[in-house]
Amino acid sequence: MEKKFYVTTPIYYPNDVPHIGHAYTTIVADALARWNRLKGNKVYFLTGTDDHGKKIAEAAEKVGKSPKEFVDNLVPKFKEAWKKLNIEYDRFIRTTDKDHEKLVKEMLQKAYDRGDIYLGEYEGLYCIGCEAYYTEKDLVDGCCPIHKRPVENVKEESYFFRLSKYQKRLLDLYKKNPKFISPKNRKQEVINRVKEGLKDLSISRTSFDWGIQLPFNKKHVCYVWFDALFNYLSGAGKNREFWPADIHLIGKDITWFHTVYWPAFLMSVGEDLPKQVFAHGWWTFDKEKISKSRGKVINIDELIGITGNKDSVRYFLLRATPFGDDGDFSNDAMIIRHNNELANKLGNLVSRVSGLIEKIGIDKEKNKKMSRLIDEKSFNEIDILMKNFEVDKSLNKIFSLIDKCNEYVQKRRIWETKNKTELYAVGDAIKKISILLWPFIPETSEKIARIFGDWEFSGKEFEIPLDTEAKIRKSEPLFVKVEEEKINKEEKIIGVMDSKEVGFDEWSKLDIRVAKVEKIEDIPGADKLYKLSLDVGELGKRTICAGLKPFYPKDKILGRKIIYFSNLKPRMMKGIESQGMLLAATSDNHSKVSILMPSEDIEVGSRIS
Ligand code: ME8
Repeated sequence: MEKKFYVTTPIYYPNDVPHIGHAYTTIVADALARWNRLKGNKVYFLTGTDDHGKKIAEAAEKVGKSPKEFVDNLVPKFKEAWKKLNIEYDRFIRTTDKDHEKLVKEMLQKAYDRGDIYLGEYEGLYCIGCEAYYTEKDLVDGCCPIHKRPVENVKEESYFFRLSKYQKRLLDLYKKNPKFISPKNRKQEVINRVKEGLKDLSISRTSFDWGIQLPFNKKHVCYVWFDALFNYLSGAGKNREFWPADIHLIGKDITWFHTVYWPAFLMSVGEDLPKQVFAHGWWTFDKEKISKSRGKVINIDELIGITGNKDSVRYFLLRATPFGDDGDFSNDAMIIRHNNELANKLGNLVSRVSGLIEKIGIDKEKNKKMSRLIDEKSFNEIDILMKNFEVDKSLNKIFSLIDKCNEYVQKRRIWETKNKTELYAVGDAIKKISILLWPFIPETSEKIARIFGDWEFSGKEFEIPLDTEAKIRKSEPLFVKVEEEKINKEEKIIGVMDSKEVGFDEWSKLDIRVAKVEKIEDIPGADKLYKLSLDVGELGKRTICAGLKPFYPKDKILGRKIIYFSNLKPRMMKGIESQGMLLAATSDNHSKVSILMPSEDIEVGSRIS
């Protein structure tokens, strides 16, 4: 039966061009939308921009433009970026769209008529960056906890929304629908804060006019979050046919607004609630915050330019970090995955098999068993992962199927045996792989389809075997490798890489020693890193930062001996100079880490050779 699937991204502030963080949420939404389209569901995917508010008005003023002119210039940059990344949304909504403004006014009036909006005076600490008020308690050194800049003390006549009234109903909601706030680890924080009590929320301003006027008092414009959140309802298709949303994808920065304000607003106006809000983690760039002032912004053209392939961007962002967790972006990490996974594994499989088929031909009939290298089970397994938003694990699974095909060609020595049935089996598996990959890297999948005989992308097509009559020719490489020289040595050693031959000369350049962990400390502001102080015998004392916190309590490392790479180029991490690395094993999806520890009787400073 056809099911509806309505997915949304936040509507982004068009005060600058989009960057990697905006791309991330939007790419995940696109992958989910495409996966559901594959399954034949009735999909609706909404994204857009949050045009109003003081932040936009100020940015416009700085460049001498009216707010409308300013956003009208930037909105196309978002649309272009999404096109470049093959993101296929159903509607791009702007809060300046007439139908949205009309709906917000209706909702304001409704909440007002129900007695949920009243006039008062607001005095508070306001962050323009967040378009939100904070309490003293929320501030860090007197500054906004997110933007780290001073908040303003603002006093103005304001209308208030009776948020306090909804405390119990919100707590009931979280209890009744345990998945409403996902992933699990973000839920408790919200629940605790709601339990502490909710203050009524100021929802209008008189100090600027770039916003939607309140229908019951034209002097006031609507607070940006009341305006913005209702985009999900005004943009829900014709007659709002797709509401309620199946999933609101957001970054963890705006969890509170989506899991507290938004359901309370909807309860007030008597609309259904969205089924789920998923707040994913935060990307840093070279371990630093993405921030214009520090030059750490990476826009979409630059991102695509690193490998020259848009699917590499989608692939890296979707696979490199478990969805929900924070991630760090670096050019090297992306190039390594592009070269080793996309070019070496997928690209080689496709060009090798298409070349063999051109030379040898295929034969379906002789051995039916062979044509099941991949079956429906794989589709269903990935479907379960995708229902849980485990996009990274889905790609892991698909790549294990690619490995299986490469191993099959290798083991059966098909290039020697010229076995047409076996070759057919791999060709058929490639068709299935292309369908499974389509939500993630659609352009590549479509290229594969053109090489092997053209097919639609649907779950039904997954069950149709490869056409034996198709004219198959050896393909051009799907991915052009990026020169390895461009990769910094250190990353190579950390190795998201596959094993590769290394000359003795290269190996012997490393100075690897036994070291003892003398001290282990947390690093303020770092979720994953510990600072370790090491004794390395004749080399003296050293400090390193290591991402072990999620995997080891301190007492499991303190006083133990480890294997230490002593002559790597030092690198600054969270303001600390990390003088090398320790040796640990990491599972493919980074969910497990195991430090290699030598026996206690070996002396510190001993060389590993
Ligand atoms: O908050 N890592 O807009 P915004 C991961 N207009 N995701 C990131 C990111 C990063 N470093 N930086 C941005 C707003 N994002 C409001 C939303 S919704 C009704 C109104 C993504 O332009 C992530 O999805 O500040 C985050 O929640 C969003 O961009 C914030 O975009």
